[in-house]
Amino acid sequence: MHNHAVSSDVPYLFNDVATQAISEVTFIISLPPGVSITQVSASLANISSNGSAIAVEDNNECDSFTSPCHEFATCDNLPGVFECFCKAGFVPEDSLQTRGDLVCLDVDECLESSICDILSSQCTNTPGSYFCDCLVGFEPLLGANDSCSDINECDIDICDHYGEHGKCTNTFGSYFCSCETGYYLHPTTGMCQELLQCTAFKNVKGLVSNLLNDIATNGNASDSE
Ligand SMILES: [Ca+2]
Ligand SMILES: [Ca+2]
Repeated sequence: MHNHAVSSDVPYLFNDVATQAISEVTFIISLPPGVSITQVSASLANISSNGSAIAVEDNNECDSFTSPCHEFATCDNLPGVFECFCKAGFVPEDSLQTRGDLVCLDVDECLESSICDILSSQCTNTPGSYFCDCLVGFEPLLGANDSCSDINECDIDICDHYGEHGKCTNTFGSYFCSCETGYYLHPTTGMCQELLQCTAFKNVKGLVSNLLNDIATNGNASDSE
């Protein structure tokens, strides 16, 4: 049982009275004492009276070309009224605001540090959503939204310019090229070349070898060397 003080210049809202829907757009209301049809008819059409109850056809405000709700809100038509709800990714600026007053603000998902993996991606906020951009050296992980995986650069022979004795090492977010053991990167050619004992060292080694041979053969070192 409803008991409302109704003033003649305040539109009466249908959600304040008992309604009985008889179709999607037509319903019956029982008017409380003192409420006239003109007071409830502001947003209604095709009103017909049946004694103490009236059958009315709701005016669907949400069907209008310009929504009565905020651009980031959905419109929900109800008997005699409409309601606005913020879309996913938006929150009410003021939780007390309803209907046409409702202003919906974007949620900045990037403020949540765990939303994107900071080691492999960067978060970008968008109206109603966000996305995770993969950092250099990473690529989107197939089948997993917001996730990036390391690119294995070695899969594409990226160190080929080091020559046949170069090798590639993949790392998390990068890679590096180097030479196989026993090879070094020649500063001029930029390719891996075999590490050779230097000529001077080989000469000394030869002299020592000869000396040892002389000692073994003659018991002392020869004067000629
Ligand atoms: Ca957002
Ligand atoms: Ca890598």
